[in-house]
Amino acid sequence: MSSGQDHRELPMRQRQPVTDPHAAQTSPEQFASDVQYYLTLNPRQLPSRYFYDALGSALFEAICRLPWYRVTRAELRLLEAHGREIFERAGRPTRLVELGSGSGDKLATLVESGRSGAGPLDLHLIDVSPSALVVSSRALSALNDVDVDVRIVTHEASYEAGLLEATREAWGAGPTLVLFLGSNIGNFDRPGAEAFLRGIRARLARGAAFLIGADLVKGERELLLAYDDPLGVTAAFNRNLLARINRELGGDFDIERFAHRAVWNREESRVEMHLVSLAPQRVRVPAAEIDFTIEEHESIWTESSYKYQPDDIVRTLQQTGFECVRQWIDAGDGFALTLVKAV
Ligand code: AVJ
Repeated sequence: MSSGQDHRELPMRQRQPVTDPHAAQTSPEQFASDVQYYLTLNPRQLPSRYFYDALGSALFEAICRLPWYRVTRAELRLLEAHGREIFERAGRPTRLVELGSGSGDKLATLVESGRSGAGPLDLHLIDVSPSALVVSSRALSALNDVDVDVRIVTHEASYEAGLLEATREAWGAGPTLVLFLGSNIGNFDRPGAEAFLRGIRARLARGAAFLIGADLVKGERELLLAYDDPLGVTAAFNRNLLARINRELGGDFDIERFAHRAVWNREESRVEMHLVSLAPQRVRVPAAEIDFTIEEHESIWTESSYKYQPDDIVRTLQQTGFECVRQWIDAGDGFALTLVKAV
């Protein structure tokens, strides 16, 4: 034995992630005008996509580790167990486009467990959070070390704008799999989800694959614990939205006078998150040109997480231009992964 050095093949060239300069970023002006519009609706609301600034993204990553929030782990287990079959049945895709890629863990798990063949993979990460894109592109670049040859393109954009950018190149480039994981579909109401899925279908060539992860209806106790955890992490995640408005738009929300509340709305099949005012109080947000009084007990509705039945998901996809390839269910945690193809 001469040296401890083993003579492996050189690792594949480390590729730097590319940031798409054309992606439509979410601007401060858009944030201000959305805050103005939604906060003055009756009931008052705020769009949940604004949770994800750097702190909000970190808090969401913490939520994913909470024992009471089982969505992420259930999905990772399914991706790991069925990754090979997903790649096979998706037609051995060479381009993966993830809408709302977050930490990148889900995509990394799928690629590691499922990739078939050694050819290069194009990974398109679409997220509204620049900090999440930095973290995820770094995590996914590490796949090059376990000899998957990946090219990464990040799109700091909404789902729609990002998908448009990611699919700007001819679809002929190779079989494509679009991923919409983490039960992000839950943030759309039913008509919104249908419209969104139709929009995705319209961007896909016939035969392109689409994988969607959705949290299922389950017992109320379990649902409420997932959205109102005993450590208060979800409460912090929710209240950070007010903190973000204070930081970025010069708002004067008294954050301690807003309580986190999670509600299971059975008729609508959704968990709602609210911020409930603990006193009558005046709120000013100069950059959004608003100045109002909120009553005691009045709430700001910040998020809906719709929960599905497995057949619902298949039916909705069939109605929006897809055919079902396979569905995998984690019965223990109530989560479904559904693979479909564009027809
Ligand atoms: C990332 C939208 C799927 O609705 O379960 C977690 C966000 N909100 N805890 C969800 C969230 C409160 C999450 N999604």
